[in-house]
Amino acid sequence: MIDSIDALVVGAGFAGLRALHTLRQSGKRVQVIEASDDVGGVWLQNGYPGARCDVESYDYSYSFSPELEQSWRWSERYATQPEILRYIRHVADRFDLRRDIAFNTRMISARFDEPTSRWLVTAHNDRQWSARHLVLCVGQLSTTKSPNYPGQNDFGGRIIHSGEWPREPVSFAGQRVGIIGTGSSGMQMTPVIAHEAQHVTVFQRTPNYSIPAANAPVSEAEDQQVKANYAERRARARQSPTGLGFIPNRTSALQASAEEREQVYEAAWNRLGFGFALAYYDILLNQAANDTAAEFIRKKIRARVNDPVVREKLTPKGHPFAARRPSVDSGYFEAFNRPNVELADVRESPILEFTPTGVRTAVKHHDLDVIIFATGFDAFTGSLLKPDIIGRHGVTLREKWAAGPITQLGVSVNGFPNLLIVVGPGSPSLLSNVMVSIEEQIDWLATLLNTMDDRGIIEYEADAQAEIDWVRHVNERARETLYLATDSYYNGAEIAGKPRVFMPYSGGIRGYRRLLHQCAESGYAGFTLRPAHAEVAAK
Ligand code: N01
Repeated sequence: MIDSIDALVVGAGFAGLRALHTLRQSGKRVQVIEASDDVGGVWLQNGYPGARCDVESYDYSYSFSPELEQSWRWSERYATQPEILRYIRHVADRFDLRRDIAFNTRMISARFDEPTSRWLVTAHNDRQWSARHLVLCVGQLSTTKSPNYPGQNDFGGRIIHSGEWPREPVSFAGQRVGIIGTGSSGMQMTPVIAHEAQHVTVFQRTPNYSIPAANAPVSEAEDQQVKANYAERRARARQSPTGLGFIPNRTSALQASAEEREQVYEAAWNRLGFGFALAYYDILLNQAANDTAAEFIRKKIRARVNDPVVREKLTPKGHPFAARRPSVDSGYFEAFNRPNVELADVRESPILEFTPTGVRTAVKHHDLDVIIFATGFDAFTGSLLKPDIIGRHGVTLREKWAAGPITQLGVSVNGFPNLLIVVGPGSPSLLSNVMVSIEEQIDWLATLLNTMDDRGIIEYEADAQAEIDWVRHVNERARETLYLATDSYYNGAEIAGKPRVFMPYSGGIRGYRRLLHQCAESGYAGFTLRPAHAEVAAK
């Protein structure tokens, strides 16, 4: 039997739950399907030691319910993964979301049926739904990426990917642990595992910039102060470029004197986390300005590491600060001062093979019991391109995006009517506080669907020209920045053979929101809205 519903939402992470709640509130029959057995998305999968959010808890949470905001009590400035998961589960229960979520149900295909303007969605267990709207909330960092070394299958110990962390506790007591990868995941887990394991070897390819988290328990006074002014805090976040509430310093880093710069950087270093990148407005726009920030961070890293050789290897060079995603760490560099932590520089001495007892590099064999792949994800498009999503004329999304993702406003694709992608490529997504992006896009969708109902419209579709114009705009904005100066998962460099295009929108949340609102106010310029009898209703 095929269930007929208004909207099918794929994924029960932060985005999927918000979509379910919001569309349900506007009277839609909604079904969520989720491949896993619980809510949480990436926060369910990334349970590695030390996993925590590097956006402040009060900002990395839903804003749609003042009662929820007031009743939830965050314990730390930067919440741990277990606390975030508790929050997501609380939201699911509080708003009675689970009854419309089919767990252990993976979408394998979605086909747009042109005569009825509906999506026919099929799951791996053969369940099917016919939905007017398809809402993809599948995550930008949810398809893991693992290396493939000679001998990998012969390793006699355990291999775990950071993004597919087992639910049951993993004990490292007495274990020799190898961590491959030094992005946010590797940097977060290293100091925590080092406390428990007998020995940790960190295999580093590219040293990463990182700012200390300045994490702290949230005091009663701070909690009350935030809750008394929550609406203002949310408004500030929405009006800021990154959705984090930081307003960039309007001064150029190059106009400030060396002493002033030192003071500004020191203050940002001690408290702002990611906000460090906005200590001056041109840090991400101008190489010379960026050099001043990068040099400050290098100096700080050098001061945190005792061994001069290790210190130099850990110091990021050769790419601008924040052009690749920097980390916000809690004791990563200091971990290398411990006698049981070793750095293996695989750029200098590559991994040659896995053996039954460990990893052999060009210089030595590392005896290991556990190997952790903190090697990242097929970012932005990985999970969108796994299922067969088939639009008009039988064209798949994979075919449409063969040369890289193309969207109108980062949410919609020509040839794929009634399909919304939440925090996907072409939107601020991973360059923003994704919570703000998620809520903006879902509210925009809810308004669109209400407008469609009011006007007897059954189909919305991005215009082909609008899509071309949007991708051009995304590229223009990226060219104003330093993002293109290096390889990163922002531009597809993390996977060999992936199209090399810059995927997120770097124009900022504030400007992006304005464009979404203008689009709605104009009657959805850049989209074609079609009524039941197929004649074009509005442009
Ligand atoms: O993954 P990454 P991540 N041999 O892609 C290395 C979010 N996040 O899981 O740079 C050796 O950043 C690779 O080296 P290189 C956040 O957005 C958020 O750490 O390719 N090394 C790199 O060092 C983050 O940016 C939180 O040279 C190999 C690392 O693996 C994103 O998730 C917490 C290799 C991968 O780094 C991804 O972070 C954690 C190989 N074969 C993560 N292949 C929050 O706090 C790859 N590497 C919210």
